[in-house]
Amino acid sequence: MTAPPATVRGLDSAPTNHQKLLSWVREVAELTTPDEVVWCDGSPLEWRGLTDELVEAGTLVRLSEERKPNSFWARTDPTDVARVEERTFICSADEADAGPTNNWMAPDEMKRTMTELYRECMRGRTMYVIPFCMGSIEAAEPMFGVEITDSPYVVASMHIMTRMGTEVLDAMGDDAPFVPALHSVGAPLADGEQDVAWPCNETKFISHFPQTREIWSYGSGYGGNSLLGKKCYSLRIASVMARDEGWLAEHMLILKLTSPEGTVRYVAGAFPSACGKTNLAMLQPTIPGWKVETIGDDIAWMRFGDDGRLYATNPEFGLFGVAPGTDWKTNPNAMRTLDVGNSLFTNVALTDDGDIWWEGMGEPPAHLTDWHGNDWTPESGEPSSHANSRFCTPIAQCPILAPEYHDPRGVPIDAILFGGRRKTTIPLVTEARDWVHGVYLGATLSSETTAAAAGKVGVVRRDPMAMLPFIGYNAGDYFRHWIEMGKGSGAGAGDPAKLPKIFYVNWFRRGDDGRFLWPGFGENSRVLKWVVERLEGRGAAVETPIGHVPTPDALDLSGLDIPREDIEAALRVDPAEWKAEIPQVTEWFEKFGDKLPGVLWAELDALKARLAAR
Ligand code: GTP
Ligand code: SPV
Ligand code: MN
Repeated sequence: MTAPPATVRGLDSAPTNHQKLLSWVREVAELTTPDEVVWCDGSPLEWRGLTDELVEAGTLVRLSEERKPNSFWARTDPTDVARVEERTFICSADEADAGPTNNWMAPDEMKRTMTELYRECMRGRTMYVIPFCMGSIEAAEPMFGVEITDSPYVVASMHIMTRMGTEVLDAMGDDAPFVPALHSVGAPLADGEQDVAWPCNETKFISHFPQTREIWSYGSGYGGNSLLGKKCYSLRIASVMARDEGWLAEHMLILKLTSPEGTVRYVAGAFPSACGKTNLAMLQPTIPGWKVETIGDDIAWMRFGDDGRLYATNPEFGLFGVAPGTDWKTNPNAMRTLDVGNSLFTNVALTDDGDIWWEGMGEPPAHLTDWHGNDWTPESGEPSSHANSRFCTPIAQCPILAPEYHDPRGVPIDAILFGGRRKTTIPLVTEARDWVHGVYLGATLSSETTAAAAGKVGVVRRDPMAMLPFIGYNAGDYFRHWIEMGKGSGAGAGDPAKLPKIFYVNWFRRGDDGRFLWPGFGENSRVLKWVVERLEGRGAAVETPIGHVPTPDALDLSGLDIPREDIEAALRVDPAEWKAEIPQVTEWFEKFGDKLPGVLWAELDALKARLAAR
């Protein structure tokens, strides 16, 4: 072992007197031995320097100034393209607190293991210190974090995705609490060694220490593995804070919906990764007079207000959206957002005139450079872009951003949608009978796996509240917390009479020939309209064993040219299909043993009884 250098450049020029922060930064620098420490200020000049450096290193290619100003194309190592759930750990002191759905390792053991990985891991690199804030700096209790990383790509991405830099460091003062979030790509450089365009390590750990509210990430430079303000802080760590303090940290979009009469409703929606949150959040309604404005597309923090209603804020500052499928037809507001520029595109294809392209964007050009950096033509037979390729863009550029986005108090939620990607069984929309039934629907939510996480795609799994990979504690306790939140007593309590109504949606049901039964995207406004009608005690529905489902006639289908049979099939509740779900739900609930709230077993029993009566 070589002794750490007595001084690391930049270590003694810290622009803060926050002793806890200073000593943590020193400790990490001494462990990881970077060449230099840089305190990030979040300025446009810093962005310029970082992106220039990344272009020089071959990590980024600058796009055409005419087409995508101040924007860049990035390609990752082909093995580092998605979240790694297998390597994601909840290191609670007690294994039972991680529960049956998380990977667990004892905190001491994980820290010992990772300390050895971190030792000298930043050799030859710059260590960046990124003070950031999830949510408004003006919030009653701003949610600070500090990420240390050796990846300039991560710093550039954090510029877009979070409020960060000098204004945050100043707001932290000398003693504000913060979540320390340590990240390294795990690729030290020997003296004179040439770097690769996308450094990373085969060994990966994405570790969370819920008791001490710390995050340690190693080996990956990608998305949710490395932008630690996002899933690691705002969901896994925040969900633990929320449990303790009586609020909710959820994998949800937030949208503002205005009816032709001018009535405003706020809707939150939890769909698993790559199942339509960004698209719904930016929806352009196809029914006349309706308006959607965006508040958030991935994460919602929800607390009861003094009026007893549940208020939601979006803690993020940017959009990290799935690229393939995004187009002027499906999501014109995302396309407008991207055209403003100032964006990073990762693992999409590059056009010959310096723009980006991906599958779903109309006719492919005759020639592209694909996400591997190879020549690509429509005859290539492989997609040009990775299925989990992403755009990273400032939310402020979204042309339909609701002004309420900036309000630290958030917006009062009228309806919560749970949704998944299921070819069969799940109707287009179902209204829960009440809060507990809604929690049951969320707790049993199922979806086909997607490319957003490493592993097999298209496998049906339970993904409770779309939070399976993001609950920072025992999922049984998490269900209990949801039930408790509906009761109107205890920490952070609201008014049970003013709870949002819960709905279950599925945009992805298919016909026998594999086609989508429902056109989705902007047409989902028709489902939102029915949801609003239900909130207002209008809107026809049939009571089925699984909840209230609209009849085809209850949906506004004016101007929609699809066969009546498809609508009927999209809405169908098939008792045989539902009976087939019961053993799977039973097996799922059994995982949680005593931790599963009894009321959820009761919901399952009631469902069984209703199905048996059919
Ligand atoms: P994460 O960012 O991974 O959390 O994903 P997300 O939930 O925001 O999903 P997103 O909106 O990016 O959509 C994922 C994929 O589903 C994209 O390829 C979309 O084009 C597609 N998609 C979204 N909404 C619909 C829909 O209503 N119908 C159909 N058929 N596809 C959709
Ligand atoms: C998701 O997988 O749900 C995402 C992308 O939003 S990531 O930031 O990689 O988690
Ligand atoms: Mn997500």
